[in-house]
Amino acid sequence: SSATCKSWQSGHFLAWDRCQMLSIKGINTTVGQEQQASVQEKRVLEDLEMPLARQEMETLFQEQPETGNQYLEDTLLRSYLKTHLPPKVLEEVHQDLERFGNCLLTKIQPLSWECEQNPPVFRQYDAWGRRVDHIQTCSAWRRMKEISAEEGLIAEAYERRYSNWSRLYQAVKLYLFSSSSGGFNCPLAMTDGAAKVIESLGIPGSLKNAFDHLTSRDPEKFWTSGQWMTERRGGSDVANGTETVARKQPDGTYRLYGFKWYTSAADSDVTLTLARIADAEGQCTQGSRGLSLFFLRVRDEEGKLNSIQVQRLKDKLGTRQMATAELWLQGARAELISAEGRGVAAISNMLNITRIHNVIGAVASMRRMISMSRDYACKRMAFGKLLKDHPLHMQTIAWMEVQVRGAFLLLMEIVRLLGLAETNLASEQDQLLLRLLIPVAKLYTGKQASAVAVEAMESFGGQGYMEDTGLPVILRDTLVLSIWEGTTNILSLDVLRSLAKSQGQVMAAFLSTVQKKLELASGTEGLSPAVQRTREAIGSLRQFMEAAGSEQALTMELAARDFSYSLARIYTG
Ligand code: UCC
Repeated sequence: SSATCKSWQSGHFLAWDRCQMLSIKGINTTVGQEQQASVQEKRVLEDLEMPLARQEMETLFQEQPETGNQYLEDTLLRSYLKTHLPPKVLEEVHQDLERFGNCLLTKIQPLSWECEQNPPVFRQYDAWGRRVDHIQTCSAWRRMKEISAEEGLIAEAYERRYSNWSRLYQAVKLYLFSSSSGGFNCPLAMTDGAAKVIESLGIPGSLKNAFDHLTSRDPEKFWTSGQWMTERRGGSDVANGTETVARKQPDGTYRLYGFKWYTSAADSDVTLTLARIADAEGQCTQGSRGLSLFFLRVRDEEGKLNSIQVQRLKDKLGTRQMATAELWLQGARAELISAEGRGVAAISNMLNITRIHNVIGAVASMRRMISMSRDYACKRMAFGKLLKDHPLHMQTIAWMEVQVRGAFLLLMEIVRLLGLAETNLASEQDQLLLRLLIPVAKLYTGKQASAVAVEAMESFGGQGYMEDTGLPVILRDTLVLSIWEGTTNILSLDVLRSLAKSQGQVMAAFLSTVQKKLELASGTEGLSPAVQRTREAIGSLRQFMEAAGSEQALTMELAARDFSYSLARIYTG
């Protein structure tokens, strides 16, 4: 091997020789071999010191892509806020976001990497054979929870300091936090959803304490929530897949028995879940009408599980920072919080919020990947010039940039409407539009984010594929966005549900809003090709709807995905 090393003297072969050196040092060598080994080792070490070899290694090193203060660098976000927020609100929000942007860079991003490096560990038994079912999370993950409270990442939306703009402001903070959160955006989504459900129930006395915890800014007091919907028969067909049974207790509470197959952020403090109430004979109503919504504490004051056993943690492709568990409910004490049999309708308030969080996650992932790709293009030389000076490369980045800008504006539109709805300022048209746009945006941006993340990864060449660049982590975590919280097809069917339930009113609201926006845009000459394209798209959509009106339901179902994509593209346009 030393002969090879001498004649080639290349970094590549040196690396190979280093491996040889390690194996020479291994325990399987005989005495004679040891002598020979020390001579060889000496030669290898000499070779390693050769400047030429070093130089050749060094040409492999690239400058690392970096992002600065994400808020300050996001010109679209800043211009959106400037255009829409009242000046007084803008002033306060701007200061906070600039500070938060710095905090993300200096404190939160390193924690995020720590979360990735130290995924949760499940310990089922203690040393003495006692069942403990302990999910051990890392200190960085626990710090994320404190930061979420301190920054008011949930509280902001419920305090309504800025009236209808509070929701948008919260969404912007979550958007900045999302890709540095080490997966903590997931429990935040469900916490927000749980707070929303409780608020929509009028914050009943029995849930006041929970609501205060979920919306607290005090890290000592802040609780996170889970959303246990998926059982072993699946997560989409909740109406037929839910087997969990609720038995009423003499004190009016219930005990739940069942198996929750996919519970995200299983270290949460509380959860909302669905179950079927058993009657005196132990019989349950099947289907959607048999489902009711329950609230439960996962552990008691001493940290003991509420008659719950953890079967195992899931071995997932991504979101590995977050503990997703299989849980046996063995009489978990719970409180019924919906009307009996109205569980799905009640939990859809939560779903609509977690789906918006999904959109936030999608836009944030795209923005992060593109920001790094852009920075890299200003540093990386290939074929004698920087990547940014290669038109084809820049065309690809521009395509990604257009995707993220459109998705961002769609997200802002949704949280603007949600803010209006939550402060009783939304018109009927706004509410209809919001109902339609949530599934449309969730299904579209989930897919978009996956495509953009893959494209952005490619823009780094082989480096994008390297684990320790952190880029594959973002990709893995992005891929779940089209799966959880309703897959693309399930959400396309939800779009149809919103049409059917409103007897077409959601579409009327959509078309008239788009029409108004187009009229405004027609006043700007530079926008006329875009206005023209959008008008044509609306024409095709109308034609399709007229033709589909006389067709069977199957036609509409088969078209649901394309139809939803068209709505997303038109509105985004
Ligand atoms: O839990 C999961 C993982 C948690 C991790 C979350 C982290 C997110 C982090 C993001 C940050 C990056 S995954 C669980 C995933 N599963 C789902 O999302 C469920 C998917 N399946 C569906 O959405 C289905 O379409 C179902 C469950 C809604 C279908 O149920 P039904 O019972 O067959 O549906 P129905 O009968 O059509 O609807 C029952 C009622 C109706 O109201 P009424 O009775 O008044 O007519 C519907 O209008 O519920 C109403 N409803 C809705 N209302 C149904 N969906 C909605 C909705 N989206 N908005 C308003």
